Amino acid sequence: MKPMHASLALAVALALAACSSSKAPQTSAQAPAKAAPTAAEAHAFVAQMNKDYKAQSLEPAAAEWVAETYITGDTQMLTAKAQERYLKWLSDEIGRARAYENAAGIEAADKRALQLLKLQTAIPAPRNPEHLAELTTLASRLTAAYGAGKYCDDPKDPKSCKNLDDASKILAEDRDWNDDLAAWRGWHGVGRGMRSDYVRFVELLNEGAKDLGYDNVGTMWRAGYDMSPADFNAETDRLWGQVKPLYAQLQCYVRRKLKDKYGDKMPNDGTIPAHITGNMWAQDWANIYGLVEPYPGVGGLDVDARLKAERDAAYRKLLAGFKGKPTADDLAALDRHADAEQALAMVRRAEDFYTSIGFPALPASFFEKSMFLRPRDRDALCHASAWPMDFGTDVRFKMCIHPTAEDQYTIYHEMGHIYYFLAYKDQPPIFQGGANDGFHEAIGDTIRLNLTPAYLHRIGLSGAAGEDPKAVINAQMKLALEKVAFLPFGLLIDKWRWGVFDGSIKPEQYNTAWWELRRKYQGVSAPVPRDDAADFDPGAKNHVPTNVPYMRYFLADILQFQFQRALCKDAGFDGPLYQCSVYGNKEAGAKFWQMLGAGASRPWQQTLKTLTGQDDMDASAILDYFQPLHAWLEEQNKGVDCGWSGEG
Ligand code: X8Z
Ligand code: ZN
Repeated sequence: MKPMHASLALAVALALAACSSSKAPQTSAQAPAKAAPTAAEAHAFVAQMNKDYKAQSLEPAAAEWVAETYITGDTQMLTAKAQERYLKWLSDEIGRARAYENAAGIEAADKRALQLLKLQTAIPAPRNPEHLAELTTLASRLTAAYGAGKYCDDPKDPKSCKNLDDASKILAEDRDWNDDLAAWRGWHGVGRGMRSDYVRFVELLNEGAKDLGYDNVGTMWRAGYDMSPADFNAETDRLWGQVKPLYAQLQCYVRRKLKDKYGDKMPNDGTIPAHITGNMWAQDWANIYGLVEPYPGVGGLDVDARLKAERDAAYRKLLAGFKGKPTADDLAALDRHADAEQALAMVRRAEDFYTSIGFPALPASFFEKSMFLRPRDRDALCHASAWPMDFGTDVRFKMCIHPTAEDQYTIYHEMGHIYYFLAYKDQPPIFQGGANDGFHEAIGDTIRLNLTPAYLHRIGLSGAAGEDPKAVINAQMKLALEKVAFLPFGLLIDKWRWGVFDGSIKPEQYNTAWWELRRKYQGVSAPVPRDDAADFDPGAKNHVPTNVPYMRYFLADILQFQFQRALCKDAGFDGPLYQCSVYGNKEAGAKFWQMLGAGASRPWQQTLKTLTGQDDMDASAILDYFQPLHAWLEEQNKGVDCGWSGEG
């Protein structure tokens, strides 16, 4: 089914609103030459399809869960086989469904269900059985290569080897140019080994997409937005045009602060070297807040320090309760126990927000079956994900939680997925998806926007918020380093993939084109020259080897502010949007739950309208939200030659 956000991304992968466009893809599969089916026959077909879809999805979901939480050659083989069977069933079912699409008088819901069926995977199956088997093998191998990825500072010393958590911690906490460079370079080496597999993977994906009647797999990915793929493309550019001026101001200011710190090491073309942004992909810059803080020390939003203190307190308490003199093994066990307690506390903290607005408590099985910590005895894909295992209440997290603000916010994000699954679980299986995939990504992030300085203070995660306008600018800066910095990154990953899929970016240009887009949209550059014949830097980002479409996160970054504006209105809040928290507000919660409950059963435009009164995605809410910071940045950057314009 849909191991949502899972690698093979069965699912919600394309979370899909059906293409309401009349240009439904054509296939070469012929409809049987018999009398056109009636609406009643189409209805019966859809009912059976829903049952079969659910039954067919259980095994690949379970196989993928095990493959990602316990990476071995065996689990890779098992998940590849389960995917192969599922994708074969899916493409056969799509073929059978074609006969019913144009049944006279077909009910709108049935027509939508038939259209959605075509979008239930990000991996379209080639009809050639050998190619299908090769495709699913490559998919599981690429996922495993990323999940098990490591690099060694000294190839002869296994103790010097680091995984993504280790490298990310260096980038997050260490501001030394060379230390960060070593971590960035080391992890990007992991992409190299994927290059040839990815080239073949793309060929096979395109073969599958063509067999389903699409030009290429990028067109298929863009078919899930209740508009034509070309219109969707234009829509993403329109939204980027709305937010680009805000991003450009932030980029210019942050770059200047980095120049103050790193001096002549900085390139002089106006870009920011990727490795000094506090994040492996330069997609979230919150970790370098200390370097760019507008008014040093004002407002003090130190969530990281408080979470670490909580974790240390848990450890000390366990140690105090230990009877006798602990051995080294005992201490290691206590350490692990403290990590587990802290991770659980962070999950419960997020659940508390959702229940405060009237959402149900999470099922006990969620806590029993989820993975909250990196396993010590095996490789696992730690990238956070949320899983709907059975179209019912078996919902899970897979995450390697650390006591950091970033992970705490990611927990709120993942929980948004979990509550979406639970809210739409009574929909027919084929409608169990986001209104579009951007909605799915935006739910938890909307809740995260409610963690205002005042709320964080109230739950003990930060000092007093204060009314000082300087504290407002500081808080806005911190959030902008997450939300505004992310915008061009969210956009460019699939700009790159769409080009790879339509052939305008050829294999020998994969890496160069990647950095051209990074420079153009983000104003970010590679810190050291890349070897474009060998390096494959896109492979160092989870969603490329795991084949999860990415434009959803760009949409979510915009939608979450629209959602928040609507929830705050429902809650009767009339101050500036950045001060609103709907914690405890059952009316706002009920309206949100109602939206989630609709799942993918109707075009997303209708669902959006019900919540917000608007039927298009619109960046005015994120712009309103950051208005104070935007004005402040313009003032700071006045007369400054930023060096990077994003036009190149
Ligand atoms: O992949 C995720 C989530 C799982 S859906 C943790 N995100 C993107 C990323 O990490 O690249 C959330 C923000 C963007
Ligand atoms: Zn997500």
